[in-house]
Amino acid sequence: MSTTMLQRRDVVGQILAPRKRDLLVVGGLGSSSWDIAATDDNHRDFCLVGAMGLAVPVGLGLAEARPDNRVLVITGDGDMLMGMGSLSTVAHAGTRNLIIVVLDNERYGETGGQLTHTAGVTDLAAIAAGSGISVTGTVHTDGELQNTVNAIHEDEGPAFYVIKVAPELPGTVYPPLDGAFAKDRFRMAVLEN
Ligand SMILES: Cc1ncc(C[n+]2csc(CCOP(=O)(O)OP(=O)(O)O)c2C)c(N)n1
Ligand SMILES: [Mg+2]
Repeated sequence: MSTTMLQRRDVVGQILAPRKRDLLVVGGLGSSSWDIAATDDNHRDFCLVGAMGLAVPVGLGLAEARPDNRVLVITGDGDMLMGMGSLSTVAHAGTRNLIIVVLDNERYGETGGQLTHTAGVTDLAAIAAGSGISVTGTVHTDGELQNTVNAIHEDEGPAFYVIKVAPELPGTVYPPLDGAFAKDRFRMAVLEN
């Protein structure tokens, strides 16, 4: 089944290929950050390590603090399920420069592939819509992905996209694991803008 499913590393590569200089990326813990690090070692990426549930809160704060940047959060379904309350805050804030992408493998990939609730009845895009985020979508195919990539880089936020991806994890590529170094490097890159 997964041979026809989108492959997460290809997806992240396609999403980040057309990035412009003003784009700041926040990676959720685990496999999303590995995909981002495997794509590029860009100083305008800030990847969380171990901080489950915090990708959207960090992205929201960053987007509010840097209104002239576009902020893209790329995270996992497990992280999003833990940080779901933040979607209401995003909706209420109406943060126009914030885009959220969930790579939904329906699993806690990094910790061994235990099924998450998105493998059952839980629909994260519906939860985002119910939280008040008006632009939401779920992507299953490469064609749908192309349209979504354009929207991620061009359209106004807040927007929330679930991208269903295959359960297989590609190799681990770590982002910077030294928190002080990662924070300083990112901060300097942001302030260069
Ligand atoms: C509060 C907390 N609970 C548990 C963990 C252990 N943990 C690390 S990664 C992860 C799974 C993350 O799943 P998901 O966000 O879906 O990422 P992916 O499937 O892409 O690896 C878990 C449970 C943690 N880091 N913090
Ligand atoms: Mg997952």
